[in-house]
Amino acid sequence: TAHAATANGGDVIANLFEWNWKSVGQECTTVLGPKGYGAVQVAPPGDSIRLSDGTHPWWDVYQPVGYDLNSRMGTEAQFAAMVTACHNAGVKVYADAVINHTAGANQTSADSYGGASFNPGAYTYGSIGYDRSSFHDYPANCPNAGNVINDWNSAQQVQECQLVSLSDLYTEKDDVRSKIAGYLNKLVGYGVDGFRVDAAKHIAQADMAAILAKVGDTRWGGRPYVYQEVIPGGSGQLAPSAFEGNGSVLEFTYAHKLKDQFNGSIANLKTFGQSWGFEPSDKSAVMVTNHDLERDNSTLTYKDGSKYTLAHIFELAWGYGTPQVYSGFRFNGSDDSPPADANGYVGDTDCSAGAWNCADRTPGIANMVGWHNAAKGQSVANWWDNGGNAIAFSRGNAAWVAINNGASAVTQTFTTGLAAGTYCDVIHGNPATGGSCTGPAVTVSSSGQATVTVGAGDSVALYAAGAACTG
Ligand code: LAG
Ligand code: CA
Repeated sequence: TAHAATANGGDVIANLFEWNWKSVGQECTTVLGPKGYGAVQVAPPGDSIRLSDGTHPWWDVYQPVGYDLNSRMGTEAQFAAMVTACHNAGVKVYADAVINHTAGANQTSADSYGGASFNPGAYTYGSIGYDRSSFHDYPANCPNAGNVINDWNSAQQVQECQLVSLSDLYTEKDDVRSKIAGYLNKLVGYGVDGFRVDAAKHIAQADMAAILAKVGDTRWGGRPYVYQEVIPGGSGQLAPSAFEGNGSVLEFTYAHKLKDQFNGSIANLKTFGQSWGFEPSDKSAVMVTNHDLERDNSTLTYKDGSKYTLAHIFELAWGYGTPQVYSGFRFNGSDDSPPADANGYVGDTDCSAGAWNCADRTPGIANMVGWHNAAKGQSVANWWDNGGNAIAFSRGNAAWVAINNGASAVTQTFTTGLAAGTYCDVIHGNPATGGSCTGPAVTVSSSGQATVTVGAGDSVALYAAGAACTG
């Protein structure tokens, strides 16, 4: 199938958590490409266990049972069509790669979404070719009976025991490495451009390096973009920084501290960066939240309303790391299924029905992707804050934003860094090239100043490239 010749060059990742392939493809075509997103992160595309109790929790896809691509999200053909649709929209595709483990050894179901044959209790996965010798075990590898992790500061235990009873692959073995790489190469063959590596902390760095060395270049050239899930807290070999050699690292500390400021005083964000304990910007995959964090209350979530939107606006404006925008399904219990049919196959995303929260489409967030792209390479300048919950800054002379996380409107004459002219406020309307704004316009004087009112829990954002308008 035909793919576009090049990616659009953006770096913002839309994390469309557990959207089915048909809906991801449509989102690439109608929203992500047009708004300038550089990539989409999709759910684990391999076959996974299907529990026998009919509950279909979201987390069954984190229990791989086969490396064919028939899954809860669709068929292999639908996966391939999704990648092509995204590529044709200029959007790269990053897959969630669950390669540390297979299904739980404590599971009894032998059913899957794609029809793989396996027996979790016996550690046999016929469709892949894994048997008991493909997995770590007590006492040869894991020192604890039951293969449990007792000491989270022990690299041996974290990497060779079982994370929540999930059968832990013997990634020191070349045969296991080749099978994992075969799966990743299959994805690359369909056009996948990168991987969110699930449970990367639980895979020894040397094993990950050896697996990646067996994976080919992407269709658009160059190495796959790798960003690893390493939950902070460990030191030495288990510290996030110890994983930089294999790629970028998901920035949990960023997400936690961002919540703290939005629930405190966002004026503190003036110094938000590596000095706060983050990985270097070029190794940081930053986020407001993800599927685990929105369930453990450690980050802002869609349930936080305007703070959630404003946090995404800040993340896109600030320019630290590679930013993600998170769009998942609304939930009550932390084991809920995404909206699905009786057999657990995920239904089409409906952003209007209330079952899904499509932050990637939220007008202010979606238009801030273009703002982010226009600000590329420009430093933060013209910082202003009121000592509390209102801030403003520019990125050089390319773009300017004000964010009001407070309870009342703020009216202020700001130094914007922008050239004199009339600019569309892209939070409340679309950018217009040469035409009229679809929302409010802001006039910047010859001294670069603008008098602006920023509503409570709201934002105003202007940028030069593509947004200047006749008002
Ligand atoms: C991850 N990153 O390292 C994912 O972001 C996280 O969502 C995954 O856990 C985890 N690692 C394994 O890929 C999720 C759920 C767990 C769930 C697990 C496997 O948060 O609750 O465990 O996926 O489906 C479930 C049960 C456990 C059970 C286990 C194995 O909750 O009680 O022991 O399955 O049967
Ligand atoms: Ca492991």
